Amino acid sequence: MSDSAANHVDHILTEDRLFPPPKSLAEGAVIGSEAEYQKLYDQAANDPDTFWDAMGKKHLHWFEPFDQVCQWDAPDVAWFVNGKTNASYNCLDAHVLAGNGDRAAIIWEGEPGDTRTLTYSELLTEVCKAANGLRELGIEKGDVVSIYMPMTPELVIAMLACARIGAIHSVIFAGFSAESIADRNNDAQAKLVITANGLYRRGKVLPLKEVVDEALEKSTSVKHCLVLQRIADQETSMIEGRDIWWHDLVDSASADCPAVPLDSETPLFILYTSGSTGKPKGILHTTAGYNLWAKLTFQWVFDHREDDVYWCTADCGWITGHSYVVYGPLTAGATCLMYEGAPNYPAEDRFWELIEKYKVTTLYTAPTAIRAFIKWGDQHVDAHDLSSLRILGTVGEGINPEAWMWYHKKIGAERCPIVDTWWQTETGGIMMSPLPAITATKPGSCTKPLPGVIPAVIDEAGERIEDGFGGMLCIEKPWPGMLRGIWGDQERYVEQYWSKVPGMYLTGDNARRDSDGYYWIMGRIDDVINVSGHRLSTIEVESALVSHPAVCEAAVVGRPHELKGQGISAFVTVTTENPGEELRNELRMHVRKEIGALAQPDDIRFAAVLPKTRSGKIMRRLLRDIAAGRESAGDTSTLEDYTVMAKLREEDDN
Ligand code: 6R9
Repeated sequence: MSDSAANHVDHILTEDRLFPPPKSLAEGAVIGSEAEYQKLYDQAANDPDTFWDAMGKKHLHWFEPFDQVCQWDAPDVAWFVNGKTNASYNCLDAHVLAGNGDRAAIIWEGEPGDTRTLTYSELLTEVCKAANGLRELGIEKGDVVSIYMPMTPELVIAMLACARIGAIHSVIFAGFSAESIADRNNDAQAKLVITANGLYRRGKVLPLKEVVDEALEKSTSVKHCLVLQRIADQETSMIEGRDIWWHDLVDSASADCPAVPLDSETPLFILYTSGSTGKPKGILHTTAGYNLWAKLTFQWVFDHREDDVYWCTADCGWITGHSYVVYGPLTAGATCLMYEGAPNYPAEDRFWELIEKYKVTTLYTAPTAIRAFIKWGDQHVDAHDLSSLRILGTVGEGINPEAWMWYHKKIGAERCPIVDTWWQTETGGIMMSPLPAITATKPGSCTKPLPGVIPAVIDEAGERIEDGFGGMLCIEKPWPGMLRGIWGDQERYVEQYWSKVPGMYLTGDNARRDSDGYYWIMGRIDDVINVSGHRLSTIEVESALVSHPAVCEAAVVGRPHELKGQGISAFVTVTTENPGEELRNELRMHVRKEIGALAQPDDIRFAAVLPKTRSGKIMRRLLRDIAAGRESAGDTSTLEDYTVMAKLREEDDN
C-alpha cells in the first residue's frame, strides 16, 4: 500500500492478469498494429490541425468546406469552422449515393417478437417523410424537439429527421416521470414532443402518452404532440389541435426532403444528465465535431467490418444510444440490431437468443447487465450458440474484474476481446478503450486513450501525479466530440468543468495510470472515502467484495466515523438465502485478505437491490445518505425504481 499523502487517492487493488489480443483479428483490422496506433496517436497529439483536417475531409460529407480546423480558447471551442455538413446526410444519403442503399441499417425486434428490417434507402425515405412532417408542424432550424419514445425504429427516425432540418433533439428516457419531462421541456423550451401511445416492458404495456399528457399540463412552450401508435388496441386520448398521430402526419408526407447544409457548430442535440445534486443539466453537442468523433471512435473501437452485425443494447435515452446506436454506426454504414424490451422477457436468455438468431458479431452492453446475467445463471447462456461473436464491449461503470472474467469466459468463450470503454455524455464518444486487434487487456482497466485524447492525472493541489497514484482525471486538449456547453447555463458549465484545473477539462472521475501506461478509472471524485487520512476509491473495495463467490453486486460509500473521519459502509446483494452475521464476517475477512485491513468495511448491509440510474449506474450518493442515517437530498429523478430507497431504509431498520 502506498504512503498516503492527502493529495492523491490510494491504490490498493492489484490486478495482474493480462489477456493478449487474438492474433486472428489483426488482418484487415481498422487499426491493426501497435505501430499504426502510435502513429495516429502521435500525429493527433503533435500536429492536431493536420490530423483532424484529413480526418474531417475523409469521414464527413461537406456541402461547403471548412476553412479552419479548430478554434480553441478554453473553454470555448469551434471545430471545422465555417464548414457545412449534415449528420443525417452522413448517416443516410452518403451510403445510398455510394450504392449501399440495400444494406440493412436497422434490424429491429420488438419485445413481443415483432420484427422489422430497414435498409439504408428505406431509412432515408422514412427520415425524409418524418422531417417533412415536422416542418408541417412548424418545426424549423434551431427549434427543440423532445423525444420520449420506446426503442422502435421511429425513435431513430425522429432523431435523424430533426438533424436533417437543423432542429435540436432532446431525447428523454421513456420511463422518466411527467415531472422530469416537464422540467426538460421547460428548460429547453421544446416546441414539440414526440412520443408513442405505449411501450412494451416485460409483457406489460406502459401508457407513455398518459405520462406526456400530464407533463404537457406544465410545459409552457410545447405546441404539439406527435404520437406513434406502438400499441394497436390501446385507447389513447388525443387533444384536438395539439395531438397528431404519427401515421396521419408522416405516412402521407413527401419523401423528398434534401438535408439542410448546416454550419459545423449548429446544435445537434441536448441530452439531460443528472448532476450529483440540483437539477439535471442539458449537455449540448453540435454537428460536425460530434458526428466525426462518433463515427471514428465506433470504427476504431469496434473494429468495424462490412459484414458485422453490431448490437449496442443501450437505450437512445442515454448518450450511448446517441453515439453508438445512431450516429456512430450509421455514419459508418453498419448493420445494427435494435431491441425494444427487457433482457429477461419472456425469459432470462432473451439476449443470447437474439445473438444466436441474428448472428451478432459485436455486443456492446453495461456492467449492470453483465452482473444480472451472472445472477440469472449460466444455463441461459449455455442453451445458445454464441459463436458468431467477435468483439465484446462494456460501458457505463467500472467493471469489476470478476464480472469481466465471466464476460470473457462465458460470453466470449475466451476468444473475443473485451473493450472496456470509458467516456461520458460530455465527451460525446469513447475516450479510452482497448483496440480489439492490438491491445492486451487487463480486467478492470479501460487501457489507453484513443488518438486525439490527451489525459492528465492531477492532484488536489493542481499538480500532475506520477504513475501509480490516483487523482483527478482531466483532458488537456480539445477533441472534436467534446461538449459545447450546458444548455442555457454557461456559468455552471465553466464552473463545473473548467475552473478547478485551469485550461483542462475536468472529467469528475478519479483515475490512475499504471507503469504500462494503462488507465484505471477509480470512480467519481465525490465518491472517494477518506479513512484515517487514506483516500480510497469505491471501485477497489467493491471489486474485492465482488470477488467473493457469494456476492453479486456491491456498492461502497463513506459515512461519518468518530475516530477514522470516515468509515466504510458496504451494500451488497448476494446469492445466499437469508445471509447473516456469519457471511458478514466472512466478507469483512475477505476484503481484509484481498486488499488490506484499512479497506475492511465497518458495516455490511445485505440488500435485495441497489439504487441505480436508468442507465444502470449505482447511485452511491443516495446510499451515502442511508449510511449516514439522513434523509436523501438532491435530485432523484433519474432513479430507476423509487421503491428501492424505501426498501433499503426498511432493511436498515430491521
Ligand atoms: C458513457 C456514459 C459517465 C460516467 C463516467 C464514469 C462512468 C462510464 C466507464 C465508467 C469506469 C468505464 N463510466 N464508463 N467508469 N469505466 N468504462 O456512461 O456516460 O452516463 O455520462 O456517465 O460513467 O464515472 O464519468 P454518462
